[in-house]
Amino acid sequence: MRRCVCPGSFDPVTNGHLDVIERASRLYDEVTVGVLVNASKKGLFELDERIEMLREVVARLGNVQVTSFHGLLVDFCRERDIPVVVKGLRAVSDFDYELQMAQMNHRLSGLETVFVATNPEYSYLSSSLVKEVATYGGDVSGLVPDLVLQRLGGRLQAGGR
Ligand code: COD
Repeated sequence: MRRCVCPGSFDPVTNGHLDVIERASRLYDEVTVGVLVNASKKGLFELDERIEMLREVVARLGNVQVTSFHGLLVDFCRERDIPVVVKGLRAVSDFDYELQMAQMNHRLSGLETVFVATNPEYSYLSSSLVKEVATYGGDVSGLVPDLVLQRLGGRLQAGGR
């Protein structure tokens, strides 16, 4: 059984994330989407909401499961016997930090990182930009799944960040 993890904050999940998860699901038998529990960083969406939205949007992919993790990614992967991390690379600006993380994870436990080149349609897309644009009334349709679009509207009207 070939397993991999797609880790992230997913606050909220974007079509860029989804593209990477879908492609991982074609390359591996079992994909675990790991949502980082970051107690020191308050997101726009609570952890439970992020997981719920992810579960809904990956439901059609039969070999993808979604769960949270805290602490080191290498420990999470060791516990679940996952040898590979799949990440998307958007631009050169991602590369330095992603390379550092990949090398550190490899040093810590032998965890391998496989990079997939982002779909050019989403190469500029990040959760933070989506939140910023939506906050000021910009149109983010087509950049996030419809369900996220609806929740974003509701959340920002309700006075969230
Ligand atoms: N196109 C392609 N890929 C994308 C896009 C896009 N438009 N947007 C995001 N991605 C991919 C990237 O691979 C990105 O890494 C991943 O999705 C997650 O993105 P985010 O923004 O949701 O999540 P981040 O960057 O906050 O996640 C960072 C991690 C949680 C992966 C990292 O901090 C981590 O592993 N933390 C655990 C603690 C740990 O082990 N630290 C030591 C690391 S060496």
